[in-house]
Amino acid sequence: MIKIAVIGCGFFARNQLHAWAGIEGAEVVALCDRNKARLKDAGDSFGIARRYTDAAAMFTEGGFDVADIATTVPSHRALVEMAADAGKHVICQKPVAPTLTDARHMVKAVERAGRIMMVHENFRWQSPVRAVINALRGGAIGTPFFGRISFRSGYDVFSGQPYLAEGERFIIEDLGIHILDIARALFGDAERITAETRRINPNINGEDVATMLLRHKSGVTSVVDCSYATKREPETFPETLIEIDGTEGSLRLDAGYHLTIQNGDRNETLDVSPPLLPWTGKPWHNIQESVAIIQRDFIACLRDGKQPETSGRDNLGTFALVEAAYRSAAEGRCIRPEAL
Ligand code: NAD
Ligand code: 89V
Repeated sequence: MIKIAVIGCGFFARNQLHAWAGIEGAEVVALCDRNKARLKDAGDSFGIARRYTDAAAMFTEGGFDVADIATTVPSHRALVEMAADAGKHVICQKPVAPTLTDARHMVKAVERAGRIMMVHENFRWQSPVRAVINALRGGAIGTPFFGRISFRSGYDVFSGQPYLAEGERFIIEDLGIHILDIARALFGDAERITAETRRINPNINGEDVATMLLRHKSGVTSVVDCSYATKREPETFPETLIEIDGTEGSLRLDAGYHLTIQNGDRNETLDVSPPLLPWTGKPWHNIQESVAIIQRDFIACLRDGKQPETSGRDNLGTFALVEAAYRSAAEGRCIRPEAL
């Protein structure tokens, strides 16, 4: 049995706790949150007796293999380094760190400890997105040359996650990071990126619209566009819409989780809707299901001694794109993420 300690019992951790409860061979044995009420609520709801308000005390007592860090970004570096010092495997929520320098230190710390680090970058594991990845990797439309990955919504994300309205940065750091990661999963690393940002909602501090143009090393050109200022019906939160052109055909993941693949005489539309699990609810079920999928994959990786797809090291590539996008928007020029 792989024993897990979850740090952070807030808004999103409940999904992680539900998911762990359904994964064979994994068990949450300890919980930590600085907020006593949240700690009690999560501990009581999921029947977890070992509870800590201080992560250092939890690491000192030990008795677990994996630290699953579900706190917000300011605490990530200290907690990941604590986990590495204690010789634990680590899962860290996105965004992995406040800066690329912090992220690099964190990845090195876990590698030095000889342990596995995964960033909880779950959007590429959403079942509709995975259907696109599998179709593309399986050669369904030949070699891709163009892609658009789009997330546009007017959904109120601020009521559940008030901190999203407070930061100087918003949509690229919180949501664009997922969509850029999907672009990497589909087309590989990017050699350059250009970004334009806007703030439409006057009640938040950061940008809520971002339009990014990427040139991938594979030769693919992709457009990654994100908005939380888009008022439209039907509201598609939290769907990522995708279109890809390839040398032999094209594919589209349209609203309502319809995947259309065209190649010569083949023209089929598949329903790739994520299933509703007993603990998930619309419209979040798409994201919630992917939490269970990525956590299950992490356990399989630990068993097989493999690096997860979204390892700490891999995620440096996604995080560099986030940093490059902000710099591009600020300086009005194209940025090479590898130069950061
Ligand atoms: P939240 O504020 O609701 O919860 C965070 C919890 O962590 C709080 O209860 C807080 O008391 C606790 N905490 C903070 N620092 C701590 C520390 N040093 N020690 C112990 N406890 C500490 O935040 P949230 O909305 O649950 O977001 C948590 C993370 O999950 C963020 O990084 C966010 O970006 C990410 N998130 C990911 C997804 C996804 O799909 N992958 C979706 C939503 C949120
Ligand atoms: O998935 C996330 O990271 C969330 C949200 C969907 C609201 O952007 O913060």
